[in-house]
Amino acid sequence: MAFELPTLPYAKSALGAKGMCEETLDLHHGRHHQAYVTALNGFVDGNDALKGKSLEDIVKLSHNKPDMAPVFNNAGQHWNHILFWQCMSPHGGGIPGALEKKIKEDFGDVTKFKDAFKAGGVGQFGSGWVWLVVGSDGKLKVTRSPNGSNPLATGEGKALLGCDVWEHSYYLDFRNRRPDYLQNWVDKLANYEFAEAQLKAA
Ligand code: MN3
Repeated sequence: MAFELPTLPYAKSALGAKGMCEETLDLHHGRHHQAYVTALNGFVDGNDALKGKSLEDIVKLSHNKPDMAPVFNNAGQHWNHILFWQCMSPHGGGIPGALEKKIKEDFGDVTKFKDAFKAGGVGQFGSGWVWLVVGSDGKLKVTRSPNGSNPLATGEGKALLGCDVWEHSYYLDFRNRRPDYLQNWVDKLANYEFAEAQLKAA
């Protein structure tokens, strides 16, 4: 079955008060994410080795294979964006107790976590992603990845939160100010309830 664009878990106008306007979501979900899905389906159609494989399998099997880079880029971006929409909420910003306790254990305090996440996103030169992951050692850490890569591909851990730092994610709302986008994202948009559920399921 062909891969499909998931429905957003909120209205396109729902994040406006949190710093991500309807036009951003309209273009980002309806055009950018859709383009990755369309391209990925085209690659799967033309390659019997990919038919019937899950998205996760395609991400892993195409990682670090130069001849499969276009497949990886689009499969990775489909996986990343499915997660990204869930990582934001119209009620975002509040950190539930169990996750807050874990953040304090592994980062020292919430501000240090937010600073690390922001630095990860600012430090990603060009397009990419910043992640909060739980590693195989059970510790939370911040990682970053270029373009369509992600912690599923690299094996760096299970993603609890992922933030898109491609310019298409913030240029309408924050112009060139990626640090302001990231600060707003961790303060107001991030769905920490989702992150805590991901952590509990890890
Ligand atoms: Mn994007």
